[in-house]
This record gives sequence, C-alpha cells and structure tokens, in this order.
Amino acid sequence: MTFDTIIRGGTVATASDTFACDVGITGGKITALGSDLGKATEIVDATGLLVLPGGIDSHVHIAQPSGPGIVMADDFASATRSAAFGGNTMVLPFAMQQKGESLRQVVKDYHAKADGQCYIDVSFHLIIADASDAVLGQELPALVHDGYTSFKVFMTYEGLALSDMEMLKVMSVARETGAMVMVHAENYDAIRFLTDRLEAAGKTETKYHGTSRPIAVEREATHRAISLAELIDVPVMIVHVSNREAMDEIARARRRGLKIYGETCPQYLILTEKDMDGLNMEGAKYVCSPPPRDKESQAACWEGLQQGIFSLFSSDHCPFRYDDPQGKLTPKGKTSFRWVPNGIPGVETRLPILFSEGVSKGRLTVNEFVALTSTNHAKTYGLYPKKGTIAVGSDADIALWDPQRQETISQTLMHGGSDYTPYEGIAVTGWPVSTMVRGQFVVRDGKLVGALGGGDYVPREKSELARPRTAL
Ligand code: DUC
Ligand code: ZN
Ligand code: ZN
Repeated sequence: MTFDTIIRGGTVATASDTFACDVGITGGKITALGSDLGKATEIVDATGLLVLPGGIDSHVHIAQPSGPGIVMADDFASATRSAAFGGNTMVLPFAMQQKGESLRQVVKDYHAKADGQCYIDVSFHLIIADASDAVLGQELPALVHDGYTSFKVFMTYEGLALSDMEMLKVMSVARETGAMVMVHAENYDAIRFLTDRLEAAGKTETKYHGTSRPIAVEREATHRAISLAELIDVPVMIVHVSNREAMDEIARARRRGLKIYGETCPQYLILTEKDMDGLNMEGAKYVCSPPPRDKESQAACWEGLQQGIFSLFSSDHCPFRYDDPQGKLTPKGKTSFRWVPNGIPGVETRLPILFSEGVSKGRLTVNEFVALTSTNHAKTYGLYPKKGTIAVGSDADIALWDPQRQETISQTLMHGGSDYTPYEGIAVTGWPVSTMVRGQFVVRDGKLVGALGGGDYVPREKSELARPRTAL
C-alpha cells in the first residue's frame, strides 16, 4: 500500500500512551501506525519531534457582536490562522443569539461568516440568550438533532443573563435532547450592585474590574448552577473557572456523584488581578471575566488540572485590539472599567503556555497535556474518536512539536487580529512547529501553507459525557 503521507521517526503521544511510531495517512485519515510502513507520496521527517493530536480549543469567541461601537479583533480567517500557528487543528466558537433572534437564523448567519473562511476545522456551540417557548420547544431540539450538540448559558451580562427559571428550562431541554450545557457562572445582580457602588465612589480605573466581580460572585453562581443541574439531573460544564472556591464547588458535586465538569484557561494560571492595574488604560489589556485573581488561585487551578477536577483547558479567546476605540480603549466618553470589552486573545498561546509551564516544568505528563488540550474536548463535545486522538480511522489532525525549542512569547510572533498579547515576554520551552488538518499541512515549519477555506465545518454527535445519571 502506498500512503499519501508518512510521518516518520517521531514520538507519538496520545492521552494514554507515548511511543515511537510512524503514522501513515491516506485520504485525510490515519490509516496505519507502526514502523517500516513502506511507500508514500511524501515522507515527513519527524525525528526529535513529538507527534501529538492537534489541539482542539473548545472555547473561543470569533466575530461575535460585542456591544455598540465595539468590534472583535478576529474574523474566522484570522482566528483560525492564529489557532493553526498555535498547534490547533479545530476550534469551537459560539453562534450567539441575541434577544428576539431566531436561533436557526443565528446559526445561518455564523455559517455565512465562517464558510470558506477557515484554515482549520470548526464546529459551533450555541449561546442561548432568549429562552422563549418557541426557541426551547422547537428550534433548540431541532438544532441539537442537526449536530449543534452543546450550548452556553450566561448567568451575567446585560442582554444575555438568564434567570434561574430560564436556566432550569434550558437544562431540561439539554436533558431531553442529550446536549451538553456550558455555564458562565457569575452573579449578575451582585456585579451590577458592586459596579454601581464603585462608580459612585469614583473608582473607575480598569483595576476595579476585578473588585466588581470578586471570588464570591463566581462561587455563588457556580454553586447555584450546580444545584439547578442537580434538580434537573443533567451534566454541565462550568467554564472558565478562576479560583479555588468555585473549583471546590465542582469537586464537592463530583464527590456527591453529580456529573459536573470544569474548564480553566491560561489567564488563570499566568495573570493576576495586579495586571489590570496598569497606567492609563494598560490594565484593559487583561480585562476578562471572570477576572484573573491571585497567586493562590493560580496554584488552585494547577491542582485542578493535575487532579482532573478540570478536564478542559481552553483559551476563552475573545480578542479586542488594545490601541483602538473600537477595542480596549473604549468609545469616547465611556471611561469606566464598566465599558472595557471583556476578553483577551489566547488561541495561539494556549498550547505553548500549558506545554511549557505544565510538561516542560514537570507539572503534567505529555499525556495529561494531550487529554487537557485535545482528547477531552473531543469527548466532551461529541467529536471523539474522529478528532482528538492519533488512532487508525481518526482524522489526521496532527501537531508536530519541538519539545526543546525555546521562544519568548511576543506580539511579533502572533498571527491573529489583535495588536497585543497579554503574555508578552513569557519564555516558553516547547513549540508547535507544524500543524496538519485531515492530512494537509496548514502550518509547516513555521510558515502558513494551508489554503483559506481548507478548514471544514464539522457537525457533532451527542457527547457520551452529557448523558444524565438516571434514565429519562
Ligand atoms: N468573558 C466571557 O464571558 N466571554 C468572553 C470573554 C470574557 O472575558
Ligand atoms: Zn463566559
Ligand atoms: Zn467565553
């Protein structure tokens, strides 16, 4: 048999094993693993490199409406290009509904933005902002059936926050349809109260973003989301957990046998609240929600990754330009932290940061790294084993890593639409040198070689992890 490609001489690592092995690829799929595989149209020399499943970033925001006068820094072309340079072969952005909108129409609109514009594969989660009977009774079940098998709900943000009643209704639909619910857990009223009080006291600098959403705000909402999920008996994913107290709520629920999953992100390992205390508006570069906390919270998030309380490590990529009134510098006259768009770029730096701080520094095995950045994302969101592993029959979505390469993260190395990285100056060991999607290189030896439009939309199965504990 002649393969299209053989990746030869590398060390393959999956979520469970590490082994010296060549990879044979035919028609975009992995068709053989072994040695002396024979002939191929192209032999790729991977001597000295790790051959890993491509990263799957299951929490990214791309081309999402972000309020009057604010524009997100990435469209699908720039976000997926940036993701590919960061060792990713798939991203899962959100199709975000706004109040009064048809969910079906929202999905169509996001497809129109993405179709032909992606360098790597994509699939959409839904964001449910309007929990009307028509949306929950008709549109949502039909969309789950069509492969949109996960949706995010917000407990905060103007126009997005759902009441407890609405959360219960959405969770009921998830239970009936077998979809995965993702929860943004922060207490909306508490944030509004604290924000008003800070502004009344003249405390409007960016550093007060953190003060307006302290840990109790996140812990309370996490506890409440878990309680609501328990009432419905539906699994949920608590996304972007930033601290020990919220993490402990997840761990406690799990000890009680509930299917509550957790995700954390690079900003909670690397940044702290102090970063938002920059001169002038510099602190705005780090404003995201939940906000970065303190060193103790960073240590807690590491424990959560090591102990499996967090099964996902995602970027929550949500980029805005810094030096731009349509971005972090906010429109004229809107000077309070309240108006700074929430979110930071991170899709390109997620994997190098976790590899370096985790694998190179001995906190994680390479297999844990693969699980946290690829395999668990595929399993959680109905893509496994098509995606998220290196196995015969799986898509040939592969990242080649140089585990020794030293780089210093800098905006000059980035390929997205933002004009800064919050991780400027961080030294890393380990770097993704090439990225291949379904057998085709998108990035090869640090150069873009993939075609715009080479990335496909991938409909998803229902997640094994989304099954309720008790029968319907
Ligand atoms: N917070 C969110 O909820 N979404 C995107 C980015 C952020 O900071
Ligand atoms: Zn969120
Ligand atoms: Zn998010």
